[in-house]
Amino acid sequence: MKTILVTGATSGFGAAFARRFIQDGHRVIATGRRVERLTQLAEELGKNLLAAPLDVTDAPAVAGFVAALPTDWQAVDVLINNAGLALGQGPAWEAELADWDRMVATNVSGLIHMTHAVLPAMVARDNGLIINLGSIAGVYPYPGGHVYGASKAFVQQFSLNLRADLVGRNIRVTDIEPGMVTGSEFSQVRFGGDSGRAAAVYAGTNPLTAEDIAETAAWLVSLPAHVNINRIELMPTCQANGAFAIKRT
Ligand code: NDP
Ligand code: 8X3
Repeated sequence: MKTILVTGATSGFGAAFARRFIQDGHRVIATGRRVERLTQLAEELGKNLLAAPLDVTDAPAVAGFVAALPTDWQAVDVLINNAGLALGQGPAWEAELADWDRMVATNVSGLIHMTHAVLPAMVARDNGLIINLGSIAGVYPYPGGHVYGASKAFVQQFSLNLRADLVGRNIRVTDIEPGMVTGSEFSQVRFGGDSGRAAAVYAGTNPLTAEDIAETAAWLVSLPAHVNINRIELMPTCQANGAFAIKRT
């Protein structure tokens, strides 16, 4: 039984991680900002789930949260840095600066706050696995991806750089980089609650599901301790990387 700390467990991938890991016999510390969702998750998943509100953008709150975990939940075996969001998909010159700031605060700063709070104890115990949620957007640019894609490129490079420091230690780091996935609020959030626009993203496709991502994470957790998967890039078969954009006159 492992103790697995999941950020952004109030919807989408995070809730799927919580359900999958409890089902697999692990204990889950489920965090997010929406308290009512955490309460529902705790009622659904029982005593092996510790649900607690946490905003990853708040560095002192993150440090205090990890330091104040109940004694028997202190040894975090797996950290899943999942909390994240995209805001908008218009051209860069029309973007709101506040949206860019919030994506950086959540996807970049939030992820490093969590890692900074959890990693030292992993190193002290010489045991751990950090799973970061990157994206194909961090690898392949697309119109309207701008700061979201750049934030996920940070996640990839930070993950690889952590491994450079951790070489020889019993601590693994993996960046999961999914393409199109349903079963989450990602597009709802991206398009400011516009359900029609969010639904249009997946119209006529057979995308990956949040459970597919949970399956991927469960596989990572199940691997022998000496096996580090650096990156996993996964897409549904209805999606592929296309050609460079060329503007012709
Ligand atoms: P959701 O919008 O369903 O989930 C995002 C989660 O992040 C929510 O639980 C939300 O909880 C949490 N969150 C947002 N801001 C904060 C914050 N400041 N502090 C703590 N928690 C926060 O989206 P997904 O499940 O799809 O996304 C999960 C991750 O996967 C993200 O990092 C996303 O970028 C990435 N991803 C998603 C893809 C997709 O197609 N869906 C593809 C590739 C990557 P709350 O609002 O309660 O705080
Ligand atoms: C989410 C996938 O392609 O919408 O990270 O950026 S994409």
